[in-house]
Amino acid sequence: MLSAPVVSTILVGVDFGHDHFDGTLDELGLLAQSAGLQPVARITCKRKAPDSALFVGTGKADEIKLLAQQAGASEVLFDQALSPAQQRNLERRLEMPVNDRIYLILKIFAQRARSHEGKLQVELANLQYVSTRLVRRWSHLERQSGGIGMRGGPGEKQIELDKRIISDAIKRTKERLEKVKKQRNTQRRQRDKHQTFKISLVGYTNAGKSTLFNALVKARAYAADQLFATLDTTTRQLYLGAADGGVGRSVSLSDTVGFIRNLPHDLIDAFRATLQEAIDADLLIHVVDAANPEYPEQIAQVQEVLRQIGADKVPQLLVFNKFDALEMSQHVRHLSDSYEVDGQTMPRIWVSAKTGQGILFLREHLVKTVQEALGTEDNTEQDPRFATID
Ligand SMILES: Nc1nc2c(ncn2[C@@H]2O[C@H](COP(=O)(O)OP(=O)(O)OP(=O)(O)O)[C@@H](O)[C@H]2O)c(=O)[nH]1
Ligand SMILES: [Mg+2]
Repeated sequence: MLSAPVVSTILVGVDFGHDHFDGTLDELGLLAQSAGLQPVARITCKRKAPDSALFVGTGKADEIKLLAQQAGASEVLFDQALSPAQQRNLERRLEMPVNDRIYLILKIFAQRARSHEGKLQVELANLQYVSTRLVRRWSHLERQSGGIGMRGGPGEKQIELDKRIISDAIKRTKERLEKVKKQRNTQRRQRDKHQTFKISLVGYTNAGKSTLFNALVKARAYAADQLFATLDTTTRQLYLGAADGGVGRSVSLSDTVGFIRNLPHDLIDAFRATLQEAIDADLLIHVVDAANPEYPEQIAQVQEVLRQIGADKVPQLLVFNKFDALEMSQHVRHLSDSYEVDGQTMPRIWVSAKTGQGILFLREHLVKTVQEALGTEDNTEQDPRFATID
């Protein structure tokens, strides 16, 4: 079987002076690769404000076109969100498809979704994205057919038809999601009946959540050097045995979808049900890729998403992962210390989910945290949330 030809793409970043501007475009490059595209050139520029028609100036647009031709790129990707009009104008000027970061994220989610619920959530986010782009995409048809002041040309009819089809589809998808959500709630209520102490792994995409999940519960969640390897929430029992300083108890541990800066709002909304696990947790293990120099920014982005989904009040344990990949100079003296996030001091544990370093220590810490949270340090057996494994 012939595999599809790889699409070469050129990456564009525009610096408007915001502190989260990524001058390296590394993350956009990773996103492109995760979506199956091949970045072949990068270009950045500075502007005070986006040009309303083209996002960049005409000179820069022509420069991008030239660079794309030289590098053999057949598609352009912007790190910033483009308005539908800017996207359309750029496509005309550059004579090739132009997309943005939000489109990429949606594309990756669409490729990865496996569960029924995940697929429905991505479908809804896609439909919502498309519905906002519809009107202007068709506006040239409108002009061609009707002329100024005239209504009812084929372009407009087409828009009306498409709008109706899409809004019907959005309604149907929402109803189907609602049904799945009810089933999920029933499952959760059943779990709650057993009153298990709930822990959720959250963190920036690629931080190592699934690898840590596997190291802790010896399950086999999909871990890969891709952004958004995980889309569905997986929950397993985590046994905290006598070896961890506990008395043979189990808690529930959930692996969740990764966060990323400027996560499209439609996606956050669509994934709210999946992220419900995080909202309902008794403890969040916030996994951080300590080997990534961007980690402070990534921590801030995760906190932002947690705020948006209403999970910012859940106690957090920071786990600084990829200890094995740190430079010697970055090595710490103690695997357990604290770290300040938004003026709040949080406990921190250093681990390597890959080599297993610090995992035992993390388990011990979890036993302590769980016991303290339940206020039953001396006798955990009395609290039903610390259920015994039979
Ligand atoms: N060197 C090193 N690499 C690690 C460690 N933990 C995870 N990785 C690697 O980091 C990459 C991402 O790991 P995942 O566990 O898939 O990360 P994730 O946070 O679940 O990512 P998403 O599901 O995409 O959000 C993989 O290539 C892992 O092998 C670690 O302790 N050290
Ligand atoms: Mg994962």
